Amino acid sequence: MTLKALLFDVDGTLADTERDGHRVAFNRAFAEADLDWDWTVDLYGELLAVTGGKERIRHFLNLYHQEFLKQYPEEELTQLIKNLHARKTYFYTQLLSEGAIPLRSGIKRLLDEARQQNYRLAIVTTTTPENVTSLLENTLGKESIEWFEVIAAGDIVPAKKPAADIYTYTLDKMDLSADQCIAFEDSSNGIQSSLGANLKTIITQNHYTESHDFTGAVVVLDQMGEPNQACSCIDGDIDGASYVSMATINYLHNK
Ligand code: XBP
Ligand code: MG
Repeated sequence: MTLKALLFDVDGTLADTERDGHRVAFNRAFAEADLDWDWTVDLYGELLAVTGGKERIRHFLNLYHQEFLKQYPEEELTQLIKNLHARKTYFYTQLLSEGAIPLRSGIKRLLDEARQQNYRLAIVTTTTPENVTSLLENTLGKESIEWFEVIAAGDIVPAKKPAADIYTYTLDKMDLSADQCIAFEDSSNGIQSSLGANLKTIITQNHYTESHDFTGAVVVLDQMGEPNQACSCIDGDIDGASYVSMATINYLHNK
């Protein structure tokens, strides 16, 4: 089947957003609300097991602050988490607008090449829509939002990754079958989601995900790489290339 579209995860894949972006923004929201919760780099790695910021706050409370949970009736707690998360989104997008988070190696080059060759593009993520548009605007320019035919994000589907729902939603919207597409992910939750939708998946792992299980990935890389910056294959091969190009992606799609 001919490759028609590239489906990109955002956090960890387009950019290393978690440690110096999302994590910092959560901590700023907690401090502003006079909560003495501090998500260290290590603790945050553990909390990443749950996708979605609101879901992650609740997961943290379940693990470490049962007494806090018990203070509030369910409805009040939901609202409290929602408010905290809205402030977190504010602080996160503020960090992006300061240029705190660059794209990962090879991403801009690959998007340019894909667009030149008329591949269709989509974003498939559990993060809040505002975070996606802010990242794109601040790294690739305002017009880049239009490069993506679908931006599937956040609460658009009730079950976030590792559920396959966000990928099946995107395939439906684009009227494409899984074998006409390839997915780009960085985490175990991400690949469970893409494989659940029967998508071939390229993994670029990062600091937080290097110990994850990527069984089923078509290749596992440390980065996409650039002509002057070779990537390493952790699992699988890229046909002898030193970085990922559209030719590499077609090679992987045909495997
Ligand atoms: C991304 C996430 C998100 C972000 C926070 O996972 O897990 O929860 O960390 O985003 P993936 P929000 O890369 O698998 O999509 O706070 O906006 O939910
Ligand atoms: Mg990710």
